[in-house]
Amino acid sequence: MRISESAIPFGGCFTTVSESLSNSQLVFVGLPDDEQSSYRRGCAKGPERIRYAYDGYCYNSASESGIELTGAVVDLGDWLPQRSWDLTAQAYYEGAQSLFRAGKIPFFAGGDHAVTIPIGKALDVLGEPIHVVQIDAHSDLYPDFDGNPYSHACVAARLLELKHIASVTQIGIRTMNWVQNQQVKQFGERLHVLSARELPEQLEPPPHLTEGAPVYLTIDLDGLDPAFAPGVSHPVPGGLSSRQVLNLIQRARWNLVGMDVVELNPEQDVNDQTAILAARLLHEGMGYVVEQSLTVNSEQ
Ligand SMILES: [Mn+2]
Repeated sequence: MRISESAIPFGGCFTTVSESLSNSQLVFVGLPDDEQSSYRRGCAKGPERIRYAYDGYCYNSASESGIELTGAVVDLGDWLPQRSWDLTAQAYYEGAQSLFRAGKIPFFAGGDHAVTIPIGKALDVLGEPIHVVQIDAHSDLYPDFDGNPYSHACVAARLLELKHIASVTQIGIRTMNWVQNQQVKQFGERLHVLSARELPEQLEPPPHLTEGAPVYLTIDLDGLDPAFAPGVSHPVPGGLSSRQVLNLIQRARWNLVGMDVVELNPEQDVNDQTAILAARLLHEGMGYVVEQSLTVNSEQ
């Protein structure tokens, strides 16, 4: 798809590296890799669509709660896939580590969900146990998928093997099978599975994630219902609404250390509906971080 040269990416939230890399805490990075997708390819084109479908001519840079993000986010561009997944994962791991070390709060756009494996690994540099909240139709708990331990169907299993991941809380799950249920038993109390059919209309932040808990949020767009997010590789009916997920982000009282939105497949999308939703979720996450920092500063 052609992108207008005059497009204003991401609702006008982006600035350039030269202007403020040193003092902007919010950074955006595209991870255009779909090598680990088990079925359809296409997610590699996600980051570019997320940038430009959410155009500054159509959307302004304020979050729903009124946090103004004009020029507040540094777009670091895309971290391109390497010759092999091992090399790509290593590059994502090292890149994310350097951002966390520098005190940045990164917002990643996938790519398929496998990109979250090296990013989750990089959370170790924060030096404290990190909780992962995963919005998803799939629990991604397979020990391996068709012999591949780095498949996008194995993300949560790989994260739960990391000592610095305190817990994984999955919201919107509706594709559990026998193998994955066995894994639920194995991972015990560190894994919380909230299935879609049990969720209330108003999602509340899970009670075990107390105020100020360090949380990395990973949103697989197929966690939302295909009515809201048709542009995914694995649509599963019966999912969350845009409103439910936006409210969850806004009502959380976590310390958000980073966030990704993955599995946008532009080839399956309808009028950029899912790309715009992906950008909106990232935008609200950015607004949430700024709002939290303002609250903390005003309390001091
Ligand atoms: Mn999924």
